[in-house]
Amino acid sequence: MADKYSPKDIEAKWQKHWEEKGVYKASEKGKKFYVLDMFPYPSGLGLHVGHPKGYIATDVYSRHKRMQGHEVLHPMGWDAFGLPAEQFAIKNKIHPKKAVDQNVARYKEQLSKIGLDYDWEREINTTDPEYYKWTQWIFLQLYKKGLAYESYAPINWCPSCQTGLANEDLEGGKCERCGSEVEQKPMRQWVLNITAYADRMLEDLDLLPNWPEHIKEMQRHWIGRSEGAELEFQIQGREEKIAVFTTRADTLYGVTFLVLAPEHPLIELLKDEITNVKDVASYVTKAKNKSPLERQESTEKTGIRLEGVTALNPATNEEIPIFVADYVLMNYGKGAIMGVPAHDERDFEFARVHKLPVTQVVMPDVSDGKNPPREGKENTERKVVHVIVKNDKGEVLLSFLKGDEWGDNKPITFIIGGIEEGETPEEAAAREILEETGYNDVSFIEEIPLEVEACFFQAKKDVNRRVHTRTLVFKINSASQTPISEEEQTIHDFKWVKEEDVASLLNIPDDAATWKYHYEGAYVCPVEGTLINSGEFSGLTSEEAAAKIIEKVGGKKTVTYRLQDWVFSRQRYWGEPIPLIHCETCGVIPVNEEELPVKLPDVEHYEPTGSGESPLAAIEDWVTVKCPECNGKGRRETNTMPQWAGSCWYYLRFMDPHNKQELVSKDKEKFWAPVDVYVGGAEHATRHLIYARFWHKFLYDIGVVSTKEPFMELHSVGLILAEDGRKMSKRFNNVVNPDDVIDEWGADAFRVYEMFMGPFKDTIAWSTKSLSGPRRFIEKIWHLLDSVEDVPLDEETERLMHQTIKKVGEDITSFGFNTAISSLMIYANKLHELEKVPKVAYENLVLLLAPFAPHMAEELWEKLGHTESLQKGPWPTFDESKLVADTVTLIVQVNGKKKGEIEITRDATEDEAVKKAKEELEKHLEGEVRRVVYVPNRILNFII
Ligand code: ANZ
Ligand code: ZN
Repeated sequence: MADKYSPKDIEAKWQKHWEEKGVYKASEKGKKFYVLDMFPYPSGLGLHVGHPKGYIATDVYSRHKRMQGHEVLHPMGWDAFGLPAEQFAIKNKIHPKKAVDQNVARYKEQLSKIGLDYDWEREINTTDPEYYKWTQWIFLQLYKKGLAYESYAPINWCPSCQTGLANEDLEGGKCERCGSEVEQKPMRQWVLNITAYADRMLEDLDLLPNWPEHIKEMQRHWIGRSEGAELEFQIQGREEKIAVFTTRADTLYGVTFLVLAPEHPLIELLKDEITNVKDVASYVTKAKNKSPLERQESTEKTGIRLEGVTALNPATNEEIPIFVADYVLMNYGKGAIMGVPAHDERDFEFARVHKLPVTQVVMPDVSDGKNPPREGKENTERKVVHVIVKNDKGEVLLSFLKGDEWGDNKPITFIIGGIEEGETPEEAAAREILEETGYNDVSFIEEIPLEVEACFFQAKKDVNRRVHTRTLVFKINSASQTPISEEEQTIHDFKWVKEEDVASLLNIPDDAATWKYHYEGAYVCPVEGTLINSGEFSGLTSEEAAAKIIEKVGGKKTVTYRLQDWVFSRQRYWGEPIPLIHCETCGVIPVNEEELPVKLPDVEHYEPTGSGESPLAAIEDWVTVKCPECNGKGRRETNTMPQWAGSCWYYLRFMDPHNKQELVSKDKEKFWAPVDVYVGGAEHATRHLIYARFWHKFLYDIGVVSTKEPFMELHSVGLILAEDGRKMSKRFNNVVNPDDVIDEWGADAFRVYEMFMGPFKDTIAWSTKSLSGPRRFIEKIWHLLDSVEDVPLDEETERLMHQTIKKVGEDITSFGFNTAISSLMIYANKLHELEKVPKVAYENLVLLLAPFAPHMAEELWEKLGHTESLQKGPWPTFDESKLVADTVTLIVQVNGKKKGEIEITRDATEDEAVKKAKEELEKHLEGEVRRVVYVPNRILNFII
């Protein structure tokens, strides 16, 4: 007999029991499974109900695995270094170490109440010297392999957080923490050569089929690999050359200007020759104060010409102007570009503002695929003119083709004709106008500087055509017309159409493209194609031409990344000290590995100095050391590591958290690696998940780990918003504390609610009153115990039982927790309808419920007479043959017309079928049945 359901008692009882029995302790034997949460930064505010969603999911997942007989590693720890912790401490006038300890204690207490199955013996804390000893050790290995270097380049500086930042610490060009506009500040810093691993990080994304595609795509974009070439432009009359990075070497003949980034060193070097040096200097100053993002995304293309200097196009020797403009960034490619306004949108904008020529050198194929070339037809090529004929009423003459061969797709075009041998495009155009329209008083206005290609099937001539189109604009001077031939009259009608209506009528792609260029002044030519206006390279495809042009001008193929090397030093107190020593005679010397950890000095004042120096610099007796090489006077490096350092490798430490000799022992790493399932916020896609993959690959190279990738399967957890639909935040006063929810409803109901809210990865608003549903659901299961008896299973219940076992297991595995719970609800309802609940059906319900509501399940399991905890199973198994019903749906017809359906046992006899049909579909079967046609399992037809 079940007593009243009292979660408080049950939950405390089982939490204590599990802890005493150490049921979550993982050891290196059996079939391993490693489930990991992105470990939290323990903030001073404690957990709100949004935080545990991911933890409950991994808890459900790992309990399921454990019940299936896996040896499960599911650890938890604290990512406690970094700015938030330091700022919290400064604000509350408490030492960060103390603050972290307090916050951790609070977090642990909150997590424990939820009944999470963490192996707390493996708890780690990134601020523990025993932990960061190994973070420092990894840094030293990076340093020794030349992957950590000192740099003085300008970096992002947050004036409010008073520290340098990596690009990953920015959001929309602003400090991700405090929202301040960052400055570019030149300062000494340590940088990790993450770009050396860029290619491998890209390639190995293919080893991760169980990562969400969009996260992989974000990583690809963040890494931003770009294949191109470095080309050099001689500065007229000087030794120096300007090197540019371009992905479109095929467009070299279309370069009409060069642009240097404002920070480009050549500007300083050329200052004696630049005649407007003052104006240039003032532009440069202004540009340097803008954020990189602002510079890239601004639509207004500002810039200034360097008067008095020019460069030479290496292909043509043509003289071209040089500009400085802030849309060119110093830290991408070579910090200088070749401007090709016909083929690059930003250059097009720039050319428009600065009135620079636009020269098309690549002809795009504008075919729209509506009438593609056909296989087996002759391929022909033709040069054609399209003529835009205008009058002085703002109208354009369009040709409407009439022929039946066009079907429903009759072309509406400008006037079109072939260019004959020996004709100029202009002559061809005038001739076509006369032949087709009769207008004989016309004049040439201009050619549209956009030549295009199109490939299609020419029905009338039964050949495939590739046309090279030039488009000319003419106007009629008078309405004077010569009569046109009868044959021409059958081909098309001509109509004058208002200019604003032309775009909507034209229905062939070449005219659409050129008209857009002509009428809207729109930039239309970013794609590769066939070269024109490019000397010996005209006629080649972009790809062929690029290779040949690079060779001709002595350029070289290169790869550039959007990813930048990782700015790895922070001018703050609360981080891992960088274990290096600066010696006056020996330079930079690593601390001896035996002397790690380099502990943070325990001091009272750790506020930032604001000078760009870490507060550690002021602690003389910490800073002053002997040089490990020469024993002379040395000073410790005073910068600390960024917040992301500790989380780069913590998943490894969980495998072997107390090892004093190594970061992780080879055996334990071999046993546990890689992490099988990893769960956390999508916001880490391009931060933690990039950094950790980088360190992992490095550790692989130096033999510390045996797998190429750290995390095999990844799930991002959707946010839980507050009831008001906003982010849960102290600022909005809308935070819900899990402690209160658990007090009122119990941890099991809380867990079921969070998993039932909706698809795991969706963002969903919290609703406290909705907890009553999950609570009723589990309470119903609780009381079902009273109806349990040793009775046999009926077929229908048995089938649903097997279906539910299958569905719940599959759904947990694919993170479909909400649908797993719905199927449990259906199953529980079914049992509820029975007068006597068969024990086996109920026991399976309890087992399936166990990952979600472990306290209640454990209690019920005990009440059912089991003496062993259900934590290690058994997870129920299903019988494939019992999943489907042994019935079929039979269509019942009268005189061949469907009247209904009946459910009947498979391969039923005709008599059985007729009997059932008569019972269920009586009213359709009035009248005398003359004959019955029966197709077993399909149709029963009464002929009446
Ligand atoms: C000429 C050209 C012609 C370009 C053309 C593009 C299209 P992704 O693909 O993002 O790597 N670029 C090079 N360095 C730059 C810098 N420091 N700041 C701003 N822009 C820079 O882009 C490569 C292209 O971005 C390069 O190829 C260059 O413009 C520009 F039809 O060169 B291109
Ligand atoms: Zn900041």
